[in-house]
Amino acid sequence: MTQLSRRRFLQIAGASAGAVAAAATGAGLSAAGARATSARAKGLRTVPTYCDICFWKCNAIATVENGVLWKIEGNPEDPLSRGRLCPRGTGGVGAHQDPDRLRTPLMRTKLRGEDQWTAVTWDEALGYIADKMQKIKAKYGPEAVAGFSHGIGGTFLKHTLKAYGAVNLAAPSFAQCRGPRDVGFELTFGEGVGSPERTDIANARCLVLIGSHLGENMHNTQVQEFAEAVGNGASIIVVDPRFSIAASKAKYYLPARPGTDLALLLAWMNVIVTEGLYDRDYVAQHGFGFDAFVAELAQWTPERAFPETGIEPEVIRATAREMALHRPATLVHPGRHASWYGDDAQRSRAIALLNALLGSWGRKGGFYQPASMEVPGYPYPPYPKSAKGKVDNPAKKYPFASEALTTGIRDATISGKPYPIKGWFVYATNLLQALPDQAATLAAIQNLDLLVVVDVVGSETAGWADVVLPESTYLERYDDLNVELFREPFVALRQPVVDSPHDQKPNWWIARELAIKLGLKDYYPWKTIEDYLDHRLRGAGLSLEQLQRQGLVRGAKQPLYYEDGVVPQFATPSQKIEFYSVQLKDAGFDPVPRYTRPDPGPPGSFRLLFGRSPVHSFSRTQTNPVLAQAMGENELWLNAAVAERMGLAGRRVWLRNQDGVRSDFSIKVRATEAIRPDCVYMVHGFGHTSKLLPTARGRGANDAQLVTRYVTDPLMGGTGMNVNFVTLEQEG
Ligand SMILES: Nc1nc2c(c(=O)[nH]1)N[C@H]1C(S)=C(S)[C@@H](COP(=O)(O)OP(=O)(O)OC[C@H]3O[C@@H](n4cnc5c(=O)[nH]c(N)nc54)[C@H](O)[C@@H]3O)O[C@H]1N2
Ligand SMILES: Nc1nc2c(c(=O)[nH]1)N[C@H]1C(S)=C(S)[C@@H](COP(=O)(O)OP(=O)(O)OC[C@H]3O[C@@H](n4cnc5c(=O)[nH]c(N)nc54)[C@H](O)[C@@H]3O)O[C@H]1N2
Ligand code: SF4
Ligand SMILES: [Mo]
Repeated sequence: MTQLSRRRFLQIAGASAGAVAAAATGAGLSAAGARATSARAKGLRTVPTYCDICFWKCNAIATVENGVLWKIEGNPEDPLSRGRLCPRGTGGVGAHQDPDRLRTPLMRTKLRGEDQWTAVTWDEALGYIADKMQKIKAKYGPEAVAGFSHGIGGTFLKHTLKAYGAVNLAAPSFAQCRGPRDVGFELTFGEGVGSPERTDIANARCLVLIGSHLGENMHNTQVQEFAEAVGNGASIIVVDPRFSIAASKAKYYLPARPGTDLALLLAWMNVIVTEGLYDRDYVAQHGFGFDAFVAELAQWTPERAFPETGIEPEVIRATAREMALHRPATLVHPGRHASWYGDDAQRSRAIALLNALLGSWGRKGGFYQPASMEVPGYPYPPYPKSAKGKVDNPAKKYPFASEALTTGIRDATISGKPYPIKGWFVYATNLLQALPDQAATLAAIQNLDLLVVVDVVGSETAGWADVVLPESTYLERYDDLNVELFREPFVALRQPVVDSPHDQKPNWWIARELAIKLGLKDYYPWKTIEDYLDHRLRGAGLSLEQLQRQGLVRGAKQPLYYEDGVVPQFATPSQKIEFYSVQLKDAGFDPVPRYTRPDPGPPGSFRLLFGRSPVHSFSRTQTNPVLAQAMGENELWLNAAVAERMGLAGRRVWLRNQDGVRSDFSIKVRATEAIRPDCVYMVHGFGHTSKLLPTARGRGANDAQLVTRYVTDPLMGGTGMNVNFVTLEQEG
């Protein structure tokens, strides 16, 4: 495997990445660093674990000196990180040292949202929660308690909730993130792309990135493979209204008008089909409904797409030919955060179809076949059955929703239909930052008899809770095993590296204690988490002791591509790749994706776009001292000519959206040629408003506050959030 130089990785990762590496082992932790200058220093110990600064779950090795966390590095045995963490993972030491951490369970003493708290014991907090849950169960049934969680840490709490009888459990990673993409691919190939995505970026000869801003989006393996592909001379094509880091590596950069990607995708497919450039054998062997698909495409000449996208017909032709030239090693990246405009499952389906034309699904340099280890689950008693069903998608309003909808649970909590929801258990998700329309989230919260938030810091959502439970960070706890579907199978352990500094507890302990208070002890046959983990591992012929030592165990390599012997299988109704979808047609949707022009927004306003910083994760790292040092607030990207005309370059502005909502805090204008004049861009997650986050509050502006509108995807309930517009008001 080609090893990537550190220089090249940092180059792709952007300038601020270097600062993190320096801060995490140098300035940010100079005291600890100075004390541990040599590996022979007394009391030095290394502990393998896996990262939780994002959900890529890279395997890491932490170094601890005399009980003090010094540094975290990639585990060289890890196929995900290949021994190198991203800047956020390196900065994970700051999660342990975060000054804004919750220290003890809190209960509110005044009205919700008034930030009046009293510290209580765990016994009091869990006793109160259990009592409230029993009252809700008696009055409304157990289905009236819903759970929101994000990430592997939610496993045990979900187990307790299911044992109690809860059925409404959702994560923002579906409706607010990758759901539309997964559904678009499921409708086409019968399978989603998974997480980690099954993208063979390293071997791609041509890589097409539509929005996916790799290098700012720091999902580790993808960024390393991207750097490798660039190093190997792959052709990079980037479509983005903003000149992203990925765009700076591109042979073709297409600054398409936001929201017009589907027109571009249709025109690309038109060129590839009319010029006979597609993979005929692959399409003939695996495709269903190709002729009907071709008939729909006929109108989508590059000339027709030009006025929509602003991309010259000749550029559309040249890029289509470039993709065809390198097929099947042309990967049109499926993206991840796909909930943009409300027609996202169809746009994602068009991306799937373009890949199908290029024959890249199942092929080297396209999409590989992932594999996982067989590690049996723990044998628990069956959960109680509910006669009521779930509330998030009543009468299958969104027929192709393949996971639960957070926003559907929220709607039901507001309306009380199809039945009332009276309790929310919120674990490791900041619903006020993650869901569109904060007013709706607050309206739902006002209908609750119980809101419990389990977090490491006092998030905006925690500010509205009845009970806030402080969790140990990932560096201080065990979690469930990571058994990933990936390029090669492996199983990995998260284990404590250091102790929790205050009265924080791990999720498994919280879940188990709560279950006991609820009279559900039978659902916890294990006494300690070590028993649980060892039991599971022994089912796979491994042991906890082995994982504690190594961090991970790799399984046998499996064939990755059709050419290696993977048997093509498509779990669609036709058992083929569906160029034309009868199931979509039968449900009243377009069997071949159809483009609709996006709303241009009020005159004089800018479309609000947002994305990632290489050194932060969502709204969860702004209080991390190491990462805050690398980037302390976000900036507003504004086209340089526009900024000059408005006299705003370098000034601070407030943003006001189409519904009159003004950002609580101002943001500094970054005047740049690197963005179209019709939109502005900022990194998501800043501009915290919670009073429980003193070090992050008021730093930069908060995009979530301005996302008052969204368009729901009619196929699967995803919330397209790139449909808000702002005007700028100079501060002072
Ligand atoms: N450092 C870091 N990395 C992360 C995360 C993190 O928090 N921090 N989060 C992870 C998660 S969960 C996700 S989902 C991913 C998200 O990362 P991606 O899936 O890469 O997210 P996108 O929404 O595609 O990224 C926004 C990009 O899309 C562009 N864009 C906006 N509108 C349009 C449009 O209409 N058309 C086109 N073509 N482009 C547009 C923006 O300018 C921006 O460059 O990142 C992951 N990686
Ligand atoms: N406006 C807007 N909305 C978005 C996005 C956007 O870019 N802009 N991105 C969307 C995407 S792609 C996604 S995936 C979602 C992400 O949505 P979320 O997963 O909800 O992301 P965060 O807002 O970072 O909230 C994570 C919460 O978990 C807490 N936390 C961190 N570590 C731990 C831990 O170890 N234990 C516990 N108990 N809590 C912990 C953090 O403090 C934080 O409050 O948001 C979506 N919503
Ligand atoms: S990509 Fe970075 S933050 Fe995410 S798990 Fe890997 S090292 Fe941690
Ligand atoms: Mo996401």
